[in-house]
Amino acid sequence: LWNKHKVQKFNTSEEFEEKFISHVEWTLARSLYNCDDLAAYQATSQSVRDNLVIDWNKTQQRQTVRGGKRVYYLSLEFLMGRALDNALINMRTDTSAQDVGKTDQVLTKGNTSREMIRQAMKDLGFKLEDILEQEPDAALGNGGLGRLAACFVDSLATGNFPAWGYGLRYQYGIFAQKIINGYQVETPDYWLNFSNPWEIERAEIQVPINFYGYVDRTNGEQSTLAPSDWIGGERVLAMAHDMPIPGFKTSTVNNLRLWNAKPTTEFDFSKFNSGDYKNSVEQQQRAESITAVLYPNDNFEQGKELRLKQQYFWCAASLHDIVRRFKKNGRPWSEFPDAIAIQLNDTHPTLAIVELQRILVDLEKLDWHLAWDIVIKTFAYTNHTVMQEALEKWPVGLLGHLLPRHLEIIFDINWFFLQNVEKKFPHDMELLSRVSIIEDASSDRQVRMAFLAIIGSHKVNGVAELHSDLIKTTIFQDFVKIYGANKFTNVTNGITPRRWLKQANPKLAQLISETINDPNDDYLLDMSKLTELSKYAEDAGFQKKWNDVKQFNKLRLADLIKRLNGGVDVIDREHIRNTLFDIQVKRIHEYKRQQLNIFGVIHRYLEMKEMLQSGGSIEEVANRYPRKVSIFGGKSAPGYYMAKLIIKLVNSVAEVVNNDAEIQDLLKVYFIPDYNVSKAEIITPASDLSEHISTAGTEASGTSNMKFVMNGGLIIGTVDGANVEITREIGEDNIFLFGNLSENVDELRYNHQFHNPELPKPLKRVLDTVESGAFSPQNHHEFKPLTDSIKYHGDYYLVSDDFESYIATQDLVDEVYHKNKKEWLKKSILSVANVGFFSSDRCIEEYAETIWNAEPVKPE
Ligand code: 26Q
Repeated sequence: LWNKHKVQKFNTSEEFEEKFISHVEWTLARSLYNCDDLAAYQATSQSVRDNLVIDWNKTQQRQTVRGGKRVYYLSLEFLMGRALDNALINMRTDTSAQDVGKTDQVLTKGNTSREMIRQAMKDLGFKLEDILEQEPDAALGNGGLGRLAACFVDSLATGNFPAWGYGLRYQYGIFAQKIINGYQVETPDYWLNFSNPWEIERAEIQVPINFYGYVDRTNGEQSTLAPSDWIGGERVLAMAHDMPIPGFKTSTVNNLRLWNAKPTTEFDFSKFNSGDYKNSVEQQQRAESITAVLYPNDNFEQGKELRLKQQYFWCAASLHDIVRRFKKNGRPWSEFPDAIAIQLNDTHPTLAIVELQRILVDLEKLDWHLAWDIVIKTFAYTNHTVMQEALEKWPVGLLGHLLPRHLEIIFDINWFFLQNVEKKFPHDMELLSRVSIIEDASSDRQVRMAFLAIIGSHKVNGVAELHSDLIKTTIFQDFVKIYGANKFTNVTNGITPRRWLKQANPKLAQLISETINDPNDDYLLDMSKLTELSKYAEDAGFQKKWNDVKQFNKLRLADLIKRLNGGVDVIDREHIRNTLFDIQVKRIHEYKRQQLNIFGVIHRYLEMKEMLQSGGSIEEVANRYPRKVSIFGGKSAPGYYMAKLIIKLVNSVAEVVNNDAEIQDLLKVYFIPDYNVSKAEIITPASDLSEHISTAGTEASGTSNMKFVMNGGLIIGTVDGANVEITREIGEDNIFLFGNLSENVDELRYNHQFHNPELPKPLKRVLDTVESGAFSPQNHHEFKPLTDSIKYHGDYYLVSDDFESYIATQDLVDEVYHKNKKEWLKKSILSVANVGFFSSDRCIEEYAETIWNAEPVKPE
C-alpha cells in the first residue's frame, strides 16, 4: 500500500498528465473540455503540491528524528509573490547519468521538471506561461522587510535548515494600487477569491488566544514575579494554514505556518442568559477582523489597537505551537535554547519574548530568573531602521488594557534590567531614563519595543554594514555601553537567485549556464561560480549576446507597459537599443527620494527645451541628452500625504513630457501602477540603470539594488545601505555614486534649521517651473507642499544638497551609455560576475553560524 502511495509522485510527463486530469475531474469537479486557464492553473498547482506534500512529510519526519536545533522566523510580513513557477524551478532534480534516455524524451535532455511540465501542458493544449499568469501574488507584505522574509524561507529550505516561518494569513494583502487621474487609489486585494491551492488548512490545529481581562491575585498577596493567573476577557481561536516551501535541488520542503483568526465555538452564556444574543454574536464576528488586513505602512509605526492585537495573536499562537513541539521530546526546560532559535523580524514580534516568559513562569512554574535566562538565549532581533518615526512604541494604558499580565511582566523585566544598569553605572539617572523600556514623557508613558527586544535577545543585528554601525552609534548607543559591542552584529541582506535570476531572467540564466559551462545551474547554489564571467567582460562576441538578452528583457517590459497603458505604446521599440531604461521601483517615501529623481527628470526636460529654444537642432539635443525612458513604480501608504503627492507629480510630468512633440520621443516618463513581486520579475531584468538614492544614513540596506545588479543593470546611488558593500564587491568603477555622506547629514540638517537652503540654480529653475503650474495647469499650487518642504521647511531629506551631484552623475551615465557602450557592457558583466555575495544563501549561513548555532539536516 505504501508503495502504491509513493507512485502518486509524478516523475514523467505522462504521470503528470494523469495527475493533472484527475485533479481537473476530482478536485475541481470539471471535465477537461471545460477547463480554462484558471482551472488549469489550479489543477497544475494541485499536482505539483501533491509532490511537495510527500516531501514535506518526509522532511518533517526527518527533522524530528534527527532532533537538531530548529529555527523559527517570526515575521508579520511574507511577500511571497507567486508559488507555482518557483516550485517548478526549485523541484528540479538533475537527471542522473544512468537515467538519461530511460524515460520520456524531455527528461533525456537532462532537463528540469519545469520543461517536462511545459511539454505536458502543451500536449493538453495549454501554454505554461499563460497558466502561470493566472496565479494571484501572495502579497502579505509591504516592501523590503516582507520580501526579505520570503527570500529567507527559500534559502532556509535550500540550505536544508530545519526552519519554519510563522506569520498571519491576512484575508487582504497589500492593497492593489490604481492610478486615477494621476492619483493613487487603493483597492482591496482579495487574494483568496479563488481557492488557494498552496495552502493546507490544518483544522485540527487551533490555539485559543486570550485578550483583555485581569490578573487574579485573590489567593493571598502575590508577587508579580510568582506564577500568576491571567483571566482573559475575550477569546479567539488561531487556526493554522501551512504553505510548503520547497528548497532548490533538494527534497527538503519546509513550512510556512500562517495563522487565521476564528471565533471560538464556546458561547458566552452570561450574555446569552441576559438576553443579549445579538451582542454575543457580534463579539464572535469581531474575531475574524484580527487577521482581516495587513497594515499598509512601511517604515512608519501607527499605534492602533488592532495592530497590537494582531501582534499578540500571532506571537501567542506561534509560541504555543513551538512549546508544544518542544514538550513532546521530554527534554528539560534548560535545553530549550539548544533546541530552538527564534528570530524576530523587526520589533513587530517583540511580545513573543514576554509571552515565553509568561509561559515559563505562570504556566510551567519556572523560577523567574531561570526562565529569563532561557528567553534571552532563545531570541535574536533584527533591526531594519534607524528612523525615529519607524520605531515601535505602545502606550502603557493600551498595552495594559489588552494584555494586563504582559504589562506586569514588562515592568518586571525593566526593573531587573535597570537594576543591573544601576550596578554597572551607579547614579546615572539620565542613563536610566534613556534606556528604560518605559518612556516617561510628560503626558503618556510608552513601551519602547526595540529596547524590550534588545534586552530579551542574545544578539541584535542590522541588515548592512553601514546600518549596523549606525545603530551602534545612534539609537542603541547606550546599549552598546551596557552590554558591550559583541551583542550587536551585522548580517548584510541578500536575495534568492532562484527567483531573482533564474525565474525572473531565464534568458540571462541560460547565457550564464552556457558560458560558465554549468548545465545543471549549480551556480544558483554557489554564486562564486559567476566570477568565471569576468573572463568574457571585454569579449565582443559575448558582449553582443549579453546585450541581446538585455534588449529582449527591455522589449518584454515595453510590452507590459503597453498593456498597462491601455494598449498604447509609450516606448519607441525601433530605438529601444539606444534607449536608456532608468528605473526606480520601491515603496514611495520621502527618504527614498523619488522627488529627487523626478526633479532630475524635469531638469533634463527643461535643458532640452532650452536648447531647442535657443536654436539648437534636435540632433544636437539628442547628442547632449540621448534617448531615455524614466520609469517609476511603488505604493504609498494610504495616509502618507507627501508620498501621494510625489506619485501625482510623476504622473503629471509624464503627461506633459510624453505629449511634447517638440522633443520627439527623446524622453519618456512612465509610472507603473500596482508594483508588486510578479511585476518586479519583469521590471528588474529590463533596467540599464536603477536608482537607489536615499538620503545617506536612512536606507538600512535596500534589496532591490541587489536584484538589479544581479540582472546586469548598473546603479546610480548614494553611499547608503548595502550600496556600500555592492560597491566593494563589484568595484567602484562599476557603480555611479553621488551625494553627501552619512557623517555629514546631521550638520547639513542642522544648518537648514537656521537658514533656508541656498538652492543650486538648476534646482531653483525646476522648483520655479513646478510652482508655475507647468505640470498642474488647473491648480498651480498643487505641488507647493513638495517645493515648500525644500525651500522653507528645512529640506530634511537634503534634496538641495545632493541635486547638483546627482545631475552631474546622470550626465556621466549618459556619457558612458551612449558614447562607450563597450565600457558599459563591461561594467554590466563585471557586476554580475561579482554579485555572488548578495545571495540570501550566504546571508542565512551567517545567521545560522553567528546567531542561531543551527546545522542543516540533509536528506540522504
Ligand atoms: C510598524 C508598526 C505599525 C504598523 C506598521 C509597522 C511597520 C511595517 C512595516 C514598520 C516597518 C515596516 C517595514 C519596514 C521595511 O520594509 N524596512 C526595510 O527592510 C529592508 C529589509 O531589511 C531593508 O532593505 C530596507 O532598507 C528597510 O527600509
